[in-house]
Amino acid sequence: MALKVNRREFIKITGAGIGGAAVAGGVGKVAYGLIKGDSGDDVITRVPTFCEMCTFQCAGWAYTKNGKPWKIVGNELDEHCYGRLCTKGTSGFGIYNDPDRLKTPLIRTSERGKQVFREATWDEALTYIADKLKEIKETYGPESVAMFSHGSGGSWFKTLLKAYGTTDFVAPSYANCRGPREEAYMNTYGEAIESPERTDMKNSKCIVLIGSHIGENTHSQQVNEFAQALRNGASLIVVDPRFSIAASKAKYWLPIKPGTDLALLLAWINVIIYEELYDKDYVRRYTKGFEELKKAVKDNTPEWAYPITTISPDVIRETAREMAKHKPSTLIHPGRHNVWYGDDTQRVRAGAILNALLGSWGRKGGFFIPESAELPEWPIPAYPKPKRSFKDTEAGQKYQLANLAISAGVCAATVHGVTGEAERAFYEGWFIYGCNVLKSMPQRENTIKALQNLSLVVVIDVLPTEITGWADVVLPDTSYLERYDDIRHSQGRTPQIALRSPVFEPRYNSKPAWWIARELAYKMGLGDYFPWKDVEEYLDFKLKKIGSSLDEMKRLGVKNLERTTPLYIGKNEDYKFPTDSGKIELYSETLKNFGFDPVPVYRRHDEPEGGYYRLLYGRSASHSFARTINNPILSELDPENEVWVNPIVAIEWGLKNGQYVRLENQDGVVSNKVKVRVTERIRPDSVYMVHGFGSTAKNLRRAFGKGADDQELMTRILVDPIMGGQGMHGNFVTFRV
Ligand SMILES: Nc1nc2c(c(=O)[nH]1)N[C@H]1C(S)=C(S)[C@@H](COP(=O)(O)OP(=O)(O)OC[C@H]3O[C@@H](n4cnc5c(=O)[nH]c(N)nc54)[C@H](O)[C@@H]3O)O[C@H]1N2
Ligand SMILES: Nc1nc2c(c(=O)[nH]1)N[C@H]1C(S)=C(S)[C@@H](COP(=O)(O)OP(=O)(O)OC[C@H]3O[C@@H](n4cnc5c(=O)[nH]c(N)nc54)[C@H](O)[C@@H]3O)O[C@H]1N2
Ligand code: SF4
Ligand SMILES: [Mo]
Repeated sequence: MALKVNRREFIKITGAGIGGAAVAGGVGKVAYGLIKGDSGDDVITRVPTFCEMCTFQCAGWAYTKNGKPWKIVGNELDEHCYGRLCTKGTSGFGIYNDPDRLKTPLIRTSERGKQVFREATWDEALTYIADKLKEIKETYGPESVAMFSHGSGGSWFKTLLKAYGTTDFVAPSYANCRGPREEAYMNTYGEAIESPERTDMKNSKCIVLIGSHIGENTHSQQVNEFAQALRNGASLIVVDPRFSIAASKAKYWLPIKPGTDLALLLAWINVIIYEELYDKDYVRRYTKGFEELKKAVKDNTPEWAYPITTISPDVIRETAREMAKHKPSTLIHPGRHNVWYGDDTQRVRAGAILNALLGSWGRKGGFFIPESAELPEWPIPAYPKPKRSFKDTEAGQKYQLANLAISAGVCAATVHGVTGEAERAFYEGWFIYGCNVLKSMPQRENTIKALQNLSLVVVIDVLPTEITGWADVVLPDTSYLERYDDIRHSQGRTPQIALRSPVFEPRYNSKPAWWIARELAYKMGLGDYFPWKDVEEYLDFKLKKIGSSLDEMKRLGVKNLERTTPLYIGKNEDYKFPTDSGKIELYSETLKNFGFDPVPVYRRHDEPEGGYYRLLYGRSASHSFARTINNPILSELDPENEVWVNPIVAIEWGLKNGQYVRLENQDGVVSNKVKVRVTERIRPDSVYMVHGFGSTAKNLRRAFGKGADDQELMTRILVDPIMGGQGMHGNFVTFRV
């Protein structure tokens, strides 16, 4: 679908101050082809952006026809999406057009938690925040402000808050998502996986998915590379208690008993080692602790794992041999959302160890060495040095191997005292950008306790979601289609830069994140940290420093830069890993020194009692978390979630397909009504639903009350002792018919 525009027809740039190549008609047919009903008079514009329907930032082109939204397509150059956006990405106009959007700044007039506000001018709202921030700084110190952030626009507020004097930035996407993965790889290879994943999946000859439900998890790059590998004949092994979309493409589907993956991984390691199927040269050259590992897994035979996992020893052996057959182009996928059972860092580490035995790190079809473009920053004054940070909170002290702040730890420190100063809380103010912490963090009552204890809550969002109800001030961000953001320069095979530029003028009285943060800075006397005339000047300055320009990026959308290092580790290369030992640590001294198992050890998890089922959850291919549930286009495609129930269970309970039930968890929490889907695709010991539904925000008119919310049923959390991740798979539910 490359855009082929004849120069002659490529007439003029239009769009009041808005970038983008406009193709005007009137001189013959516009050469976009294949669009039925195109008349020569249509005015078509094409503007580069990157998507914010989830936070994966796929680059694309937004087209308008006669000033109206037309279509959004992927940018072919982009390694996040290879020119193909997911369903949500192509539905981006839905957020621009959503009539429920936040329209103007709001200031609370009632108690927190109720969506009762008065409309305010930007000046009033920002003055309110600036005054309060000044007061907090004087009374408690600037370090008393934390920011939750998920999404591109958060970076402008981080600049503001660093200038103010705090660095406590937190995101549920760490301790409620991929934190265990990052620390598992950090403690094995000295480097994290990061986003987008450094998996060389398109070149893999054997892919092992442990839970990762690529296909329903629609991160475009992952889906595209997965499809490419399968087209090339890659062998696929899927471990999932549920017959996922990915499982339907697999050579081996292992419907494992939930919570026992670590036993399976140890048994695979056992087979690979004791059948001598590992990459001997790689292991000798690059790893440390092989003998200790070998000894530690001696008894973890397939026969040992069978009663634990319910996967037969033959299948365990056969799949281990399959992996070994394709080494080093075998990828034990590290997963992404892996806060499951509390032993998550160890489980993911077992996969990391398996990858090392197969020699796949730094090898084609395993993991490549990523690079990202270095972008110079605008010269600004040095930031003040905070006197304390999250590291000084109770959670910060307890989880020393966590490399980022832990969401639940920030909540706790908002209720409890500063270390040594128990009479007052550590945090007094929160900024929340693009997070809906009431939907993304379990044990909601703790989040609410924290919200009630704050003296300032600022929410910057596009929709009146659950969290906006708790704000003192709500600031309406523009949708991503109405704003510039900073240059994307994420890691990948090719160092790439990508531009997001506005397709439309901001609707209502919304303002782009960069503008809001800068206005606040002005009000707080921190204007020196935003010294540019406007965001275009800011972007152009940075781009020119690396040999591009805003004009060029408006034409290209995505630009490839040269790599400076090889993509893979060279054959026989004397490669040094950034660990303490310089080697891949199969046996981890660091973990041992912190009191954790140096080699992962399987320990049993609680199981549901009679009449209860383990609550599993995942993604809808048509939604991102709870953030798209109100989208006019996507809510039509997928209006509510269903609870998957095995036919045996359905018979036992007399449940019929399509019938509504409520779920009640082990602590007596009862869900909203949810439709039953009777299917063999889920084990009888579990039920499954997609996350994100069951909205309680009345102003989200399409989402409100539709389906059930997995989050409210998560009252029991299995905390990862290594990095504080909040394992959410330990909740059991029964039916209320
Ligand atoms: N469409 C869409 N795509 C998305 C997102 C989205 O919201 N919507 N979100 C993105 C984000 S941020 C993330 S982190 C990823 C999450 O996506 P993934 O990392 O792929 O998902 P997980 O939640 O880890 O895994 C869910 C799967 O694990 C299975 N499972 C449950 N328990 C167990 C178990 O004990 N063992 C095993 N082996 N499997 C189990 C479930 O049946 C389900 O198929 O998706 C990303 N992609
Ligand atoms: N129960 C349960 N909990 C989970 C998960 C789960 O599967 N089940 N998944 C976990 C995972 S993997 C992750 S990554 C986290 C994610 O959780 P969060 O970090 O909280 O992220 P989102 O759900 O993406 O954030 C949604 C908010 O961003 C707003 N938003 C959307 N676009 C914009 C924009 O352009 N500007 C601004 N300012 N706001 C915008 C939306 O309106 C919404 O309020 O949740 C985790 N929590
Ligand atoms: S994965 Fe889909 S929703 Fe997420 S950024 Fe890419 S196109 Fe957008
Ligand atoms: Mo995530």
